[in-house]
Amino acid sequence: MNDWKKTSCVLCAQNCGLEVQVENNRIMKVRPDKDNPRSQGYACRKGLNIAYYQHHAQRLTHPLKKVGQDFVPITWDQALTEIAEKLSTIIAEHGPRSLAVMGLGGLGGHTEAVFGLRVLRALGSQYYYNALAGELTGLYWGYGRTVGRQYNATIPDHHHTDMLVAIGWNGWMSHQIPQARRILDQIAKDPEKLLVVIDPRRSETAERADIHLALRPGTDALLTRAMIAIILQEGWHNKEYIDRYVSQFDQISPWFMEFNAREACKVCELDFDQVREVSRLFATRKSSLHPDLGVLMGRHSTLTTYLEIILLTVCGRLGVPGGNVIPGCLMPMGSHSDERNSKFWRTVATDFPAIMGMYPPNVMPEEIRNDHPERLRAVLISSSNPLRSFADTTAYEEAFSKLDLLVTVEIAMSETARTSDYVLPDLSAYERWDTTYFSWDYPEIYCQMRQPVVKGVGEGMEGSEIWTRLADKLGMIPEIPESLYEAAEKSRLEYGQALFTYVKSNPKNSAALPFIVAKTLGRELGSVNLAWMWFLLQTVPKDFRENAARAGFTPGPMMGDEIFQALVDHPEGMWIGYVDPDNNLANLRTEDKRINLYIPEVEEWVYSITPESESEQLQADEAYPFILMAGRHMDMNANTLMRNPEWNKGRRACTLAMHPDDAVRLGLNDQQIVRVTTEVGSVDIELEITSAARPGTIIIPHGFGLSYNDEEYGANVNRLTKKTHRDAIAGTPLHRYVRCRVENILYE
Ligand SMILES: Nc1nc2c(c(=O)[nH]1)N[C@H]1C(S)=C(S)[C@@H](COP(=O)(O)OP(=O)(O)OC[C@H]3O[C@@H](n4cnc5c(=O)[nH]c(N)nc54)[C@H](O)[C@@H]3O)O[C@H]1N2
Ligand SMILES: Nc1nc2c(c(=O)[nH]1)N[C@H]1C(S)=C(S)[C@@H](COP(=O)(O)OP(=O)(O)OC[C@H]3O[C@@H](n4cnc5c(=O)[nH]c(N)nc54)[C@H](O)[C@@H]3O)O[C@H]1N2
Ligand code: SF4
Ligand SMILES: [Mo]
Repeated sequence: MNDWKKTSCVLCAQNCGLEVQVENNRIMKVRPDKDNPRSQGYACRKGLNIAYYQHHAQRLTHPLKKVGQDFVPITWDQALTEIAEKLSTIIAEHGPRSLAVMGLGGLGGHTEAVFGLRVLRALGSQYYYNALAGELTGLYWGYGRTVGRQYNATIPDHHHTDMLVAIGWNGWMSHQIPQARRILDQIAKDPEKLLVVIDPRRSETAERADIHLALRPGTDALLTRAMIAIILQEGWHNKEYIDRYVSQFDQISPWFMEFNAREACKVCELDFDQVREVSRLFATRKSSLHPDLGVLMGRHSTLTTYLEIILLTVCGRLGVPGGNVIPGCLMPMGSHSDERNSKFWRTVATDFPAIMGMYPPNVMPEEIRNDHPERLRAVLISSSNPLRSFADTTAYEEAFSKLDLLVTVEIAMSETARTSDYVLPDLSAYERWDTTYFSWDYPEIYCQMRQPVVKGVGEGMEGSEIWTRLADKLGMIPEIPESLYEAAEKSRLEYGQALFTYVKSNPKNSAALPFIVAKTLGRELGSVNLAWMWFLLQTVPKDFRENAARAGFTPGPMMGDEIFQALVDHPEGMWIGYVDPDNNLANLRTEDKRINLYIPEVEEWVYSITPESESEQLQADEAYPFILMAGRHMDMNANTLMRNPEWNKGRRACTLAMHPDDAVRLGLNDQQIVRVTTEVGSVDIELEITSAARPGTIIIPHGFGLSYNDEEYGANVNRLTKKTHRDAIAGTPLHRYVRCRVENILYE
């Protein structure tokens, strides 16, 4: 008997295919799924431990209400009625800007986001905070300006590239591309290909690289400006490509023509000749670039990623095979919200715009604690744990205590749930139908409609169902004609026709469509998420249909239903489309349909990145002589998704990594407890002496300091990070460059 059920890992955005065996509603065995077309039998240690995500002592079973210091179980009806009443009162008194929604989705399922956002919008608010605005929005902003749409950020075409440059990306541990270790190994071992890693330390990826540029932490903007300067000054740029696809080149080239790259390399602590050679190779090969948190969470974050777009463009590497390409998708990860358009709100206290429709978690504490009449007073959270995940835990705790209403939709009694007024139990990723919209494949478009493999514990409901019921309590759902319910019972074809007729005669109700689909087809299919997938596939744009036709689906009105049925029949996941690899630049959405290289707002910022000024700013601070990399991706962490410390039993999971030279200088021993202090806080943590850290820098992983069975495991690195240490444009945290000191303490 084949009792292996197909599913996927929900611990990172690769969602590797897995097969599980279930006994008595528990996941007992897990193995990688060879049938999954994207992961092809690949999985890492974390995926093989997903039973720890699913089964643990802190799973929620009932809606809970905070009464005094305790939680009492209440019915769904009471919980949603009270939340709806409180929300209505707060908004009536203080206006819609007093409400924010945070999270929605995470790494294992995105369907609830449609529903949570509908509730937020119907209440009149735009304030959607999300972890992506704590990492990627600076990059999205740069692409928004240069290629015309924030969601058209590029990925390296890693199958066809012959030179992959990883800048601030430790793919060996963090993945971020499908089958990361296999791909990195292939590139590193192929004599025709080059793997270049730009990382201050000898990361696991750097160990395998053909070339490792071990730059000084925080100097990526300077290095990138230097590389572009070398290329333009040497005349290695791709003039034909620039003539054909680029505008405003003449406005940006003066930024580099007089720039002293040799002096810059000194400040970056790199050999000029080696940087010159890497620049030459980049300009002349089928090169591509993978930036990640090392730069996204580094000094000058948004500026560095903009300079990288310039580097790719002047070398003719954007939108071409083997270069950086715009992937296709079923649904973009966010919306294009150009802050120059005044219809998009800015935050009231800190004046930050939304990027990709998302506001940065770093500013939320200030948005709650201020005197503005429209300050935030109510926050609804799902699939996020700000009290461990976002900068400045202490500031968050103080701010959350000032809220009139905090609601958390969770599967676990997280630190954030514990602080909330109401906690609502979601079904876990293994108990519900769901999909993710991560579009990091090329030219294929991947989709898996993950099927439930275990039954829900207690009274949990799909997040999308929770938002729908809340919408109902808030009076957002119009009366639904009986004919729609009846059509749903008959067939999808009849339902589709009935829905079409309904929308045509009730156009003003179209904003409530997700809820209408949830209550009709969702009821029939036993899952709102599944019903939404069907609906989404009926409404996909023309571009997607063309991509799906390339994957063999039949063009015409039944295409959406055909893909839906295929997804249900293929629980292992499938390719649902192929983009046209010869026409990637057709995705340009700028007015002149060219890459617009000049962003005036950052011109001054570019000019400020000089060897002299950087050298001065990088000087050591006597009070805080070390640079802390506040976050690290290892085999032993998965953001805050794995709460039971048992899964790392016998391993040194949460330690402070320090180079042997520094440890000798400070007279510290491996395994002793040390105290790390920054401007905002201190933590005590076990020392690990290792050459994985660069001299002068220390590393603490994120995702620890979680309390389990009344004990806290590991250190919460966000006690050390300051909310205002953030990017000027995107508000993203600068977690890879936190000044700190390390002290030897006597420990009782
Ligand atoms: N194991 C594991 N994997 C994960 C996750 C997890 O929690 N655990 N989380 C997932 C998520 S949500 C994300 S966003 C990704 C992140 O994935 P990555 O961005 O790859 O994660 P980091 O470990 O931060 O790796 C960045 C690298 O940047 C380097 N770096 C630090 N400072 C600088 C600098 O100034 N310049 C340069 N050039 N490099 C620098 C670091 O030394 C490190 O090797 O990982 C995903 N994968
Ligand atoms: N200092 C520092 N902080 C960091 C980082 C760093 O490098 N340094 N990395 C940052 C990055 S890249 C990211 S992406 C963020 C991630 O931070 P968050 O947005 O907080 O996401 P997670 O930690 O993945 O998960 C949050 C919560 O989702 C809950 N959850 C799991 N499954 C479900 C479900 O099915 N439904 C619901 N409703 N809830 C569920 C989990 O129990 C957990 O409490 O952390 C960031 N925090
Ligand atoms: S954590 Fe590992 S197994 Fe899970 S999706 Fe990521 S790479 Fe795959
Ligand atoms: Mo992330």
